[in-house]
Amino acid sequence: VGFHSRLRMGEYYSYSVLSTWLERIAENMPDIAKLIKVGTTIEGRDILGLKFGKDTPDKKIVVIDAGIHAREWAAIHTASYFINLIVNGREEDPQIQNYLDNIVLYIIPVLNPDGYEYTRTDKTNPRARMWRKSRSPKACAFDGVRNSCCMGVDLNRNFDFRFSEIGASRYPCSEIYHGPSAFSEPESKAYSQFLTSLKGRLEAYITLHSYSQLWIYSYSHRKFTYAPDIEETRRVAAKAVQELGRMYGTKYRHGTGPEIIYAFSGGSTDWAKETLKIKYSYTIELRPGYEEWNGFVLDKNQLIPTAKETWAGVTVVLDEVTNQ
Ligand code: ING
Ligand code: ZN
Repeated sequence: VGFHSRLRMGEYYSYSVLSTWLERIAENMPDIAKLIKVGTTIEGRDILGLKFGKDTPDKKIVVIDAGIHAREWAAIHTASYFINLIVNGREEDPQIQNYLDNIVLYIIPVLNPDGYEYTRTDKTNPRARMWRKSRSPKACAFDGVRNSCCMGVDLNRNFDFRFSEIGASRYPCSEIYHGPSAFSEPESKAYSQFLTSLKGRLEAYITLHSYSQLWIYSYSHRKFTYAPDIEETRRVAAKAVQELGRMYGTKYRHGTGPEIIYAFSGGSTDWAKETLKIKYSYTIELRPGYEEWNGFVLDKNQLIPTAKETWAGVTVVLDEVTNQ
């Protein structure tokens, strides 16, 4: 077991350290983990993940991702913590062993590595830490005053579900710029193709964001518009937030976007729910609560508790998939 095959949790790491870590895990533990490459970013980085569990055609698949938004570092840490838990905690934890035996679990900790690396350059540019979008080249639009040109697309507005309808912007300088067309961006396009390749066996899809302590399900583009299996979706979400809260008392709310925060379209979970007909499709907004002013910068001492309680919630979904 060489350098970088173990990472101390509770820290933030560069994408290159995380990538090397994923590669080492796959090299050292070929019977539990395989390295997967989802695609390549606009700046040429590989979007890497791990596939856990022996793949047989009868097994249900669960996909967990994070880091579609660059500044949401706690989400990236949480996905990394899940990987660490599976790799280093499986021998003591029969529940994890059970998952490895009975389902196939993909974890992609950083969907937007270009954006993530940009947020890590904040020593030279203090505003960079708050970057949300990808790093696609400048696009321009007349905003009523002038022709404004900016970099980046909000990848969680670029999916082909009710593209550009609500909670998204057609101006490239907006934080929620949806891009020129659905799946115009290499990251969202590659990821949609990856998820589509799992269609039929993909039973749960969970995307980790921060922050506001919310457990969100479909559909989020319009109030009182629900996806199939809404009763089951709600039941499992309610149970998940209850289990999550049991650990440290963290309070989460669950509901569709417009029920609990705001309406938006072009996001990955609504697209996956609708197009791939998956049963459980959740967007989770981690700590801190929405009343916090700048929750994207989460104190390091909250990273492990945040990841632990989130795992407690996520296991509710994994148990549903494993036991059905
Ligand atoms: N929130 C997500 C976003 O893409 C979201 C998900 C949107 C939830 C709208 C609810 C309503 O905006 C963050 N923080 O990125
Ligand atoms: Zn986000």
